[in-house]
Amino acid sequence: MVNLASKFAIIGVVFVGILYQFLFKTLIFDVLGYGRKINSLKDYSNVRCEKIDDLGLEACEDMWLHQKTGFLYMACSSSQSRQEWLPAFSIDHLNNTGRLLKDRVAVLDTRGSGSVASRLKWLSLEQFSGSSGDLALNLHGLDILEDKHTDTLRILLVNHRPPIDPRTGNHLDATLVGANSTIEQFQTKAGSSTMRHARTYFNEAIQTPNRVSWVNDHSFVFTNDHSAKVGLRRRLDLVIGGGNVAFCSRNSCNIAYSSGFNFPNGLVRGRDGLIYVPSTVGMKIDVFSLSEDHKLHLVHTIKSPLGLDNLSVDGDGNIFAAGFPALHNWNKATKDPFNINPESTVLKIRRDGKGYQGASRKAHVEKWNDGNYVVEKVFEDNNGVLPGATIAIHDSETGRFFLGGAFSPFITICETR
Ligand SMILES: *[C@@H]1O[C@H](CO)[C@@H](O)[C@H](O)[C@H]1NC(C)=O
Ligand SMILES: *[C@@H]1O[C@H](CO)[C@@H](O)[C@H](O)[C@H]1NC(C)=O
Ligand SMILES: CC(=O)N[C@H]1CO[C@H](CO)[C@@H](O)[C@@H]1O
Repeated sequence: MVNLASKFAIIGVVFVGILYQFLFKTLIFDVLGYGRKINSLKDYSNVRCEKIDDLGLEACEDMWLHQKTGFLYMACSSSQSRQEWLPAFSIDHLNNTGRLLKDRVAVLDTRGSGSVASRLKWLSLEQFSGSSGDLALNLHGLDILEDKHTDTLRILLVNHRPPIDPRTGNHLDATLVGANSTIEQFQTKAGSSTMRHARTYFNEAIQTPNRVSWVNDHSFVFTNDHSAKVGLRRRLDLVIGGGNVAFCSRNSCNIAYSSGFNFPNGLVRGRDGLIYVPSTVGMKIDVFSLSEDHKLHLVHTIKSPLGLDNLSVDGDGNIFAAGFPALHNWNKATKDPFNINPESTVLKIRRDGKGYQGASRKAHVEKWNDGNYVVEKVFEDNNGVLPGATIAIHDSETGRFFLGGAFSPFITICETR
């Protein structure tokens, strides 16, 4: 008996040791970023950035650029509201009476002339009543598809509705049941100042949606960033992983892939037709092909030097990612976004056929090459000029970058030429 107990004790010690080596060490130094050296924007002589902090462009968590016209679509909220209501984080913000009902989609004509204010529009909603008549959206991820034959843009928006008792119409306690998240489709035209509601996707597979990505004109994939809306299993996600990618077509949704994720979030469909899924805590991007049966097949995993977030594709087919070099500060900023400006990194991910070259760290050039893909640091900020970015969009025509942060009270525009 004693013998058996001591055997268990030894196994226990070894297990904790292994856990430290592989899990906590990664968690503390790599994922949370304690002790990482972070460059300043001053180190990048070609990059000039400007904060836009006086136009109400707050908490713009996700963005999409219309390559043809340069119209930038942004899913914005208010930094104050996000502190009460944003069901998407491990630090759950589930106070539905604290919502300010101000979430809106902004459109900026990025290639026009004149002041930024004169080029900004807020889309008003048509034919949308919100949740129990509140006329409100609760924004998070967005993706837009250009119709091939007309100038219609189809907007998909993740909408974290507050849960409502269908019989009484009263709000339910979201800390107990979670948000009633749906995905909304709206339609607009480039340059228009309205968007018309086309339909709501409400389905059992839509649990904790984060980012959506169209795959063709009637179907899309999206990430569920956690394995449950609330509860213990959700809290364990950080340690044992969880979440999935799901697929929806006109009339049905299904889970398309569900193993090996740890906080999968800002997925994107590459120019190559493959689906790129970043796992923030997993520090990787899984690359998938989508098959006819609406399932994903893993074709590659790109290791990331940082916890990554929402990806975007530019006009040349390069993928850009907003990274968190110091996630521990970013977490603090979610509670105090007006005073804490967390560090941001912009990374570029491209295909490369030149074979494995490993990591190189010369001065401010940092590059990681796994033989298939190169991950490259484009620029980085430790001085509060970038918005604790959750999205980085690159306009390959002008060289400009547009950065938004889920909690940040401003967006940032950077010139690189
Ligand atoms: C929820 O938000 C309301 C309105 O801002 C506030 O009065 C209330 O204290 C908040 N509740 C919690 C539990 O934080
Ligand atoms: C969730 O939203 C759907 C779509 O609007 C609605 O039919 C359903 O009653 C809502 N459920 C809850 C619990 O709020
Ligand atoms: C669509 C979107 O904005 N997704 C994620 C971007 O970054 C934050 C931080 O990880 C995620 O929580 C968002 O959900």
